[in-house]
Amino acid sequence: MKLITADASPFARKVRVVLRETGQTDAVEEVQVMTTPVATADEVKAANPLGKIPALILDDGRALFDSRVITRYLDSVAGAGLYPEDRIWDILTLEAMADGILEAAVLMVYEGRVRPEEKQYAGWVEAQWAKAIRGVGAVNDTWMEMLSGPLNMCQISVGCALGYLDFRHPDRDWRADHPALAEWYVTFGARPAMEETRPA
Ligand SMILES: N[C@@H](CCC(=O)N[C@@H](CS)C(=O)NCC(=O)O)C(=O)O
Repeated sequence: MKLITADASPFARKVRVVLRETGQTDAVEEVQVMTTPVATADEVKAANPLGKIPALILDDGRALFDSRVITRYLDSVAGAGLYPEDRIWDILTLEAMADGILEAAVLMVYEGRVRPEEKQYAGWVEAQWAKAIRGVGAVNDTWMEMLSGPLNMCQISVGCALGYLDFRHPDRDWRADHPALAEWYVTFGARPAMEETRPA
């Protein structure tokens, strides 16, 4: 299998962490691409008409996307139990929360890097940040219990979301009002799979 990926992509990082946590790195070749919403790489278009990464190309040529589909597929292949049935709706909701934090944080980056300066809208950027930090607050205030116990997919998703906030929005200081989550991330972020995939 081939994973169309980029080291800076937090959605691709979720998949790369799952590959490492479930012992499947040898089964998947990671193919690095450079792609943006206004300059989609050819390999990305070929794998995903929506022009987004990650995409996982299976050995029979079919491509899977988006990240949540790929992580669930890899979990199923490995029988890793990242989506335990008895908590499935909580797992999926918290996974969606983490992905929503990421979507807002990625859009903020695109606004600054992809949109021409004279068209950038600071109010829109702040509205995206408000979404992201509300999500962080909700995890800190009501979802911490889901982050303890055996490794599951919402832990990986939240970990990758926080890692991306550190990578692209360090000045926003998500830790300031979220001590429980900050403490959890000290340990989770030190997992070998997280260290190995940390964007530089
Ligand atoms: N919901 C998608 C989001 C993927 C996504 O937005 N990836 C970004 C890179 S981090 C991308 O490919 N952006 C290019 C674009 O939006 O055209 C997923 O979970 O895979």
